[in-house]
Amino acid sequence: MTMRHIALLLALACAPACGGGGDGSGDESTNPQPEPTATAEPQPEPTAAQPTPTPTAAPSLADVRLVPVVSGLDSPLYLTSAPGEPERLFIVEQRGTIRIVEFGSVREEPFLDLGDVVRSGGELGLLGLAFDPDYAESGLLYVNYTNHDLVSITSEFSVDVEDPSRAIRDSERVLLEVPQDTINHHAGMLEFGPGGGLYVALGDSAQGADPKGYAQDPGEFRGKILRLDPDTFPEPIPGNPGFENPHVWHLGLRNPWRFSFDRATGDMYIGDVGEVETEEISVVPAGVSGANFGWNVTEGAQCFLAPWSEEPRPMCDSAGFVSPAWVHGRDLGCSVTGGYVYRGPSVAPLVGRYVFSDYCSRRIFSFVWEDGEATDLVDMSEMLGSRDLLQGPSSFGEDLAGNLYVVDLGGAVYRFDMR
Ligand SMILES: [Ca+2]
Repeated sequence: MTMRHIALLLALACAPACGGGGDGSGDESTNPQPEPTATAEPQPEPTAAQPTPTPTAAPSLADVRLVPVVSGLDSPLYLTSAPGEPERLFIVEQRGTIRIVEFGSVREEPFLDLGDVVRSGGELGLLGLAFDPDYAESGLLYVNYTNHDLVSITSEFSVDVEDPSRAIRDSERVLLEVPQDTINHHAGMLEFGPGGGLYVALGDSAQGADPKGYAQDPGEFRGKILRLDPDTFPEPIPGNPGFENPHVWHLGLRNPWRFSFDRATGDMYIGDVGEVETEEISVVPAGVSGANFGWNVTEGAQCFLAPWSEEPRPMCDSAGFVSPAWVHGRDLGCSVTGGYVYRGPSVAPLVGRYVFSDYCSRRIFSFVWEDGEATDLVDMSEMLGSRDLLQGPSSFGEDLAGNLYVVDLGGAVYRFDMR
């Protein structure tokens, strides 16, 4: 067999699943990977002597598409669902409203309007929403927003038992108030997760470099994933790792804008927005707490060097830090948007794949987390047309059945489906 034959066979075996290439194992010198088509060279035509690959009916990633769900929203940045309400989607709009989508259209009246207390714009606004797992009984939901005093608020609201399309504006019970230093890196993601408890993401509150070292400070709220019990807070929830701040679950994060739990395994996936060079996704096995992701000692897999520094890259001790599962550099984006492991009913080729994006490049990627490594990374941007379709993928979201959606800050929501 000639080298040309080997090259052809590799090309056939690789398409399309090898798309973006790379195993994401963190070698900074080889990451990010080339574009799927950038390195493609003309291949020799198969000759009659060569076996033609048998066509297969099995659907592939190339058959996945984005289907418009709704448009005309006002800067949407999150989507979720409420236990007991399978027909509805709840969409968070940055300026402070939560909108209900049902039967394909957006209800005129917001579910909740916090526009008067939310400071919005840039990275600020109503940033997170989570429904109590027992929502069908309790009617409780949780939001995260920045107020006009530049305080990150995590608070509870109750649905109107007479009207499930409306939360009671006056029912707000503030749980957590964290003053912020700047208008950047407030994170805001909320989700109930394994072991019970509300997981809360807070960024480092810095415009750059985390100068006060919040992310590495185990006594701080900022630069963390917190875990708390809304019913008993500020009493620490049992099972937390016991840092100086007893609400801290993970630390060493810059702006963990979106995180999620794999609904099949409970593994936690965190997208942490990078500073100068590296966007990162980290994966933590279910139940593991106390992980330190390294910020601001490391950015991605290397020691952090502030952009204004005139020093050479410092030596740093990264022992004990969790290495990122996936990193990408400035040629593939500038702000990672963490997503979900697909466990939905309708897109078989995506099942078990973690789907995420980059807000700036509007690329959508997916990989499989296997044996502690991100494998089979595919840049799905071309096949999905995401760079044409989306203005800025602010978030992903799931409905109750596990269908996956991407939220475009430009005002639309799309669902992953099959051609
Ligand atoms: Ca890190």
